Amino acid sequence: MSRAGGAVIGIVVVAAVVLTALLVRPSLASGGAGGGTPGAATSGTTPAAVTPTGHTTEVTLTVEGMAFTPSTIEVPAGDRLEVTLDNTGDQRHDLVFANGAALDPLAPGDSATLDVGVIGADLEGWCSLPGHRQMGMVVHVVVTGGTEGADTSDQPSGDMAGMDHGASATSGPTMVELLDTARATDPYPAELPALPASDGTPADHRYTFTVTEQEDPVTPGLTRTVWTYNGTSPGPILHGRVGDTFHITLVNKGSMGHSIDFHAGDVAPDEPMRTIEPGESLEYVFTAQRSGIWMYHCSTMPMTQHIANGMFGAVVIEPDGLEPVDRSYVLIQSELYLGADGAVADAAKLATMTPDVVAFNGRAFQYDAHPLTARVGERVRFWLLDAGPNLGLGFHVVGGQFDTVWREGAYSVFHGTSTDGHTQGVTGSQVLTLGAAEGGFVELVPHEAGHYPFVNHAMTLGEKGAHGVLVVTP
Ligand SMILES: [Cu+2]
Repeated sequence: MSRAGGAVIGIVVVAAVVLTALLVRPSLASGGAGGGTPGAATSGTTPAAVTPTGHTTEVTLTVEGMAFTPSTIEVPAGDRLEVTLDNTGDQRHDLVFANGAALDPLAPGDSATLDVGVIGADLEGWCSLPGHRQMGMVVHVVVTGGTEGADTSDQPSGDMAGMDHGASATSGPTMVELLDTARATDPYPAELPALPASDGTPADHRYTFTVTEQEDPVTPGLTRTVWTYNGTSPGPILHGRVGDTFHITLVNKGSMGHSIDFHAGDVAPDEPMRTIEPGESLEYVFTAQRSGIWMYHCSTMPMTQHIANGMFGAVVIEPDGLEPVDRSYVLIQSELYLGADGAVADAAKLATMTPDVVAFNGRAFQYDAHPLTARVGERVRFWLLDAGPNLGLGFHVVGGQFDTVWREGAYSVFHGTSTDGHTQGVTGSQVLTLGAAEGGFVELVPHEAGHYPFVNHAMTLGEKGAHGVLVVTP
């Protein structure tokens, strides 16, 4: 129950934590698009075909993390709109509208009112400080009554209609949108499944991996098609010892050919890794000869598509004598290349290796919405795998230092001692860097209670979702 309690506490504070941790440094520049005349109301262009009502709609916006609340303002056609911005956030924000109305940046705790002018058509506003709009600081003014909609009636109703609400496949989802979906969905369990009890002889592990294809939410307004092993992406995390044998029955209930490739095995690929058609199955048996956190993935061409659509997972084979720790978590990084709503990965984005979203265990920011937990003084081990398909992981825990790092078969530091035979005294590590398909683990012992964000320190990838929080309680 203490862990559940910690998670609840974490959820309460998580918005502040994630946003604080993710933000670019507050801009010291007060210029930019928001630096116009304070309170200037209009661009001088009178909205066409709207008769002023003589009435004023007054709305107060507050700041929650990196979002305006409310994010949508309804205004009767012809009303004048007055917006009061209460900066309840923890850094400076401004507010500009597409019609030119603009407020200068406000310090935290400050408040100001802006005359946005007479509203005749839908209008977007945003914070113009660097990166803030892209992170979700947008407010939509929606006209009610009157003849709104006339300004969009000349657009074709097909293709891109409806794609201008912030989550378009071209601009990528915002952090706020991704976090909304992370909060609304159950997190992938990050705890390493327990080892089966051992009688000292190698164990047999038997699994059925059933391939399915389904839709999965990315944001409240966008889903993608995922291809999975047993319904989740990543697929099941397997855990065993050197010498254990794994018997996998692969069943293809998808709509196209799929396969599986276990890096943890050492076998001729011809038969076990072959692609099977829908309705077929195959047996894949391997004995784990070497320790590591090994990737598995679909190896049907094009592998970029099959991996990016979710067909990957990890097999953790413990080094002999690995010491037990208080917490063992598994984080698998992967990239999402978003297409249209409901579509599979976008081939052009894959070709240029430009993902929209980067995730730990399949969903961006899910461990911000549902933090991982530990207690002060506990030893926490993060098993890490970079499933890619393309980009790297520089795993860092904000506020923490790793006293133990193991990567692809070797320790570089063990309990604060370098393994090189030359470095004297206590040392440690700040990051574990992994390329595509590489794996390892890090350990740290947090000495103070608090909120420790864990990130891909390639910050663009971290801000695209490879980010979470470890909540440490006394
Ligand atoms: Cu596949």
